[in-house]
Amino acid sequence: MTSLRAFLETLPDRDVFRIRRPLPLDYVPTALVLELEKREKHPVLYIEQPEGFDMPVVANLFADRRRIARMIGAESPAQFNEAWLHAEENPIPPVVVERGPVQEVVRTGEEVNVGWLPISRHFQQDAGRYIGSGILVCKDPDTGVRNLSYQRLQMKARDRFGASLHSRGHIWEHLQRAEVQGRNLEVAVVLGAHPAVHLAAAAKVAMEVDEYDIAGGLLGQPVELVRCRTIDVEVPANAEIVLEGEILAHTHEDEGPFGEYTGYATHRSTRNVFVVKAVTHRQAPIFLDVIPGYSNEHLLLGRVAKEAHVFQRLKEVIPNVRALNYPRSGTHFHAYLSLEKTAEGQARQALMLLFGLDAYVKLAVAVDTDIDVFNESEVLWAMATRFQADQDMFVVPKVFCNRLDPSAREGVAAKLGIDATAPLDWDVERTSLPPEAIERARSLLDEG
Ligand SMILES: Cc1cc2nc3c(=O)[nH]c(=O)nc-3n(C[C@H](O)[C@H](O)[C@H](O)COP(=O)(O)O)c2cc1C
Ligand SMILES: [Mn+2]
Repeated sequence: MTSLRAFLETLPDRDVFRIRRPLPLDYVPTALVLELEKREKHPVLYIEQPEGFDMPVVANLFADRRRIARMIGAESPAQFNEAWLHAEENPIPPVVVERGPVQEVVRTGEEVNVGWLPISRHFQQDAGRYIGSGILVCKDPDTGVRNLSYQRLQMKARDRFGASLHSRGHIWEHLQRAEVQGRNLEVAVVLGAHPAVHLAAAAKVAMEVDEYDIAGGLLGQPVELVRCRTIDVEVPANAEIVLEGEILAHTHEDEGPFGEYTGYATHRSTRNVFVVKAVTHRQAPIFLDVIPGYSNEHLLLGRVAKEAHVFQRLKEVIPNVRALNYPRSGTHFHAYLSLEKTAEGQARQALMLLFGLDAYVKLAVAVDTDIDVFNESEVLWAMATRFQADQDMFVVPKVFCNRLDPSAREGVAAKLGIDATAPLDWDVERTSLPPEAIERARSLLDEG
């Protein structure tokens, strides 16, 4: 039951936007998602007939926090953090089984042709058609520890993709080690696994940790794996599609530009090459796309695990920190935190800790607990009424940062901390309403 299709079946109809007529894959799915976001709607897109292809496309799966919570059996977004940390502390290793649906159809050698996959063109600036949802599974050539992570794949030919390992993540390290041994790096690209596997693949855990163990912890049961047919890598038995192949050692070709989560197209690329040796899939597979760029789903997928992790570290040092949000408007660069202040200066301590914990953050705002950090206009209201720029902020220049920030210079950026908490001895009173009046208003509106 731990499959993408089984999870999709649990979704209520109102959570799925089905397009039954033929739909072009060039730009239209991205446009649909971005227009829906303007209307504050985040349904799953189910494109039954992508024009020119014989396979349905599912997108926008990770665009909604409530849905993401459900992927790991949490009741609400607030409970997600708890469930996530529980899984990190209680990982469950996968089991290898003899056969699985993902190998119902196996194509190797001359039969490999990825042109059959309904891969979208997402932005006008993109160099071509890109897979953004592929989980790259590989093994450390020295230790054998497995790794799962996302790397974009630009379709180049029937068995060839361009790839960028620009995050310098574990796969990049694995490739360095393979190159030292004079070997290519074997990689399986998993397309469409249970969403918990996708969430685990997006998490940054230690290099010694197999992300499948985290996925098992999230699911409360081991992920079932099958051995690939042409490489020494294991993939989820219930996945939709798998590309088996190798990232070539010491080989570079042009790749990009690509529309990134910052909202800008970037030329940054390690210009690697992935060659496909086999394609395996279910009968009648579903193609899972992740709309890249400045989309809710790309941002949330990259962030939810980090939020849980950073929030926990903050609370370990400052237990009265109550909530943390990385707002959509700040891509990954802004963060809002609330705290139950008990001493002056605590907000600054929390802000400095946050900057230390997450190099991406360059603007952080601390507010009191009457402010909902998930409601951006409340945060701005707190700044408007509780913050004075000459006293309540600090700047730390030239700190290591994320290189995709187009305003950063040579890998460093300034950090701006804003303390928008009220002083402890404040005698200003917020306007309020009796709870009964609010209750009355709510029930009137709910009836209507
Ligand atoms: C949807 C999505 C796409 C991503 N694309 C890339 C990419 O093209 N290149 C890259 O280096 N990192 C990319 N990342 C970031 C890494 O996949 C991510 O940091 C991952 O957690 C790294 O895993 P690791 O800690 O095992 O190295 C992407 C992340 C997400 C969520
Ligand atoms: Mn890893």
